Amino acid sequence: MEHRDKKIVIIGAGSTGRSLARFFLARGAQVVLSDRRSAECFDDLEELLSLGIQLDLGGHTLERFMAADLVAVSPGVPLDIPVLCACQNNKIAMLGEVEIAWHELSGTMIAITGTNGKSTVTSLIGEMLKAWGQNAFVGGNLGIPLIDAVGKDYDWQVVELSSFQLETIETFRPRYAMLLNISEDHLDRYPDMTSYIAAKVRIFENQQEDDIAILNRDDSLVMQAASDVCSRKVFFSGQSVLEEGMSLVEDRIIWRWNGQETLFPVAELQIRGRHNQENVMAALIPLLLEGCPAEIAWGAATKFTGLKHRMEYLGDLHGAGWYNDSKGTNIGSVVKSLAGLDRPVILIAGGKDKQGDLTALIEPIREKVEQLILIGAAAERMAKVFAGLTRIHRVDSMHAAVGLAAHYSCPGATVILSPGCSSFDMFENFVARGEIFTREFRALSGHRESVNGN
Ligand code: UMA
Ligand code: ADP
Repeated sequence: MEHRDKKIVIIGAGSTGRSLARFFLARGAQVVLSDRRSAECFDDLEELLSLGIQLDLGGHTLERFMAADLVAVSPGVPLDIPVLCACQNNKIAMLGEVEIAWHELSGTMIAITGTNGKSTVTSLIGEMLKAWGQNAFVGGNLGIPLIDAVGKDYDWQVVELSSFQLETIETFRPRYAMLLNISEDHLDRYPDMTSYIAAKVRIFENQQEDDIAILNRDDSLVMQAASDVCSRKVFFSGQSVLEEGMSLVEDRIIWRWNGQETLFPVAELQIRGRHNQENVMAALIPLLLEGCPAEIAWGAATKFTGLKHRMEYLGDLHGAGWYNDSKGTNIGSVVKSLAGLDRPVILIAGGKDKQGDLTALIEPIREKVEQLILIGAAAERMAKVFAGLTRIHRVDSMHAAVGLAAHYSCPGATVILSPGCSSFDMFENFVARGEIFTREFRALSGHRESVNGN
């Protein structure tokens, strides 16, 4: 695509918007960066202006958008806000960052979506490719926008994609497209589950018959959503033994392909939980299909100790083990995290309410949670739904939540921050929330380790 002298309006001045701005500036475009937040919220305005970026802050000025040759949309900006509806009505071209990047990239694209496990699988594939000596970009929703991969000559792009990012693709066609699982999420953005699933399944929409779709055989929503996919389907299953594909049988992962069978002992993995075994199974598939020696891919999987903010063990306090699961941002992920724990659990939950169905948590809370400490905007609804199941406390800061959890900590207990909600009501993002939780824990427990980012 030719961008020289084109008027580009970028909506959203977060990490995606800034990367897009650099990309378009480098190609000689006139760039406007528009954000609903006002100038006081930004501490690098001088720098942005010095680069030649024009700013449209404190709202989105319609005239700027109407004059654009292209509106580039950040994933966190819903397409139904008035200014973007006006663009649609006036036939102003709109593209998302993933689509814009796609036109500029060569190399093999491995795209990963699903409600949970995306970051873990994306990182696992990245580690496996690295162990195999490959030059790979690893990012997307995981943290580094895909547009940052442009111009770097990567042989592979491993990209985590959210439903938000998939809403704005047009021709994006990954060689490998993965749908890990589907459960309720983001119902604050989508009117219903059907719309959420429709966005997810777009990952397959431009694939051709010689591309590969990697699918969770055990997930009926995945199987239903992907029934019309035209690319070659390769399945993984933790429940049935597949004639072809990746299965989990007792303590072994079995890969069956082209009449050959390869076995991997799960006891060698350091990441815990059945869901993580499934993540490893999914991650192995593109590597093995691409001819990576099994021992190299598996070796990388066995060295992987997991990502920060996902069931991250912080240490003990008063005999209780403390875990940071700040990335547990939907109900399905909290259910999985609680499944791996024994009673008594002290659970810190709540945050920005995504309006999901909370009932899947009723039994796990009744069974395992002794104290439920609620924070954030969702606290009121959660307190109503979980009333009578356990002791419920409502607090207004992470500091108070950690103090209360420490008060109830006792030998054999587990304290876990697994919010089941996004963080945007109280924190910048899930990383900031996890870091503040970790810092509060360290302040109480006397640990001095530094707290790093994601
Ligand atoms: N904004 C507006 N107008 C609006 C809405 C938002 O101007 O109507 C502005 C906000 O004021 C803010 C900016 O948009 O300044 C933020 O843009 P963004 O929400 O697209 O965030 P980025 O910083 O660009 O980060 C995005 C992803 N965020 C979201 O999808 C919400 C990051 O995923 C991703 O790592 C990054 O791009 C790089 O690809 C985070 C996330 O929470 C981790 N993702 C969701 C999730 O995993 O559940 C989908
Ligand atoms: P995502 O990037 O999709 O949010 P992560 O890999 O960051 O997923 O994991 C977030 C949380 O989701 C984890 O803490 C865990 O509780 C849960 N989780 C991870 N993998 C799976 C899976 N395969 N199935 C269900 N839940 C999972």
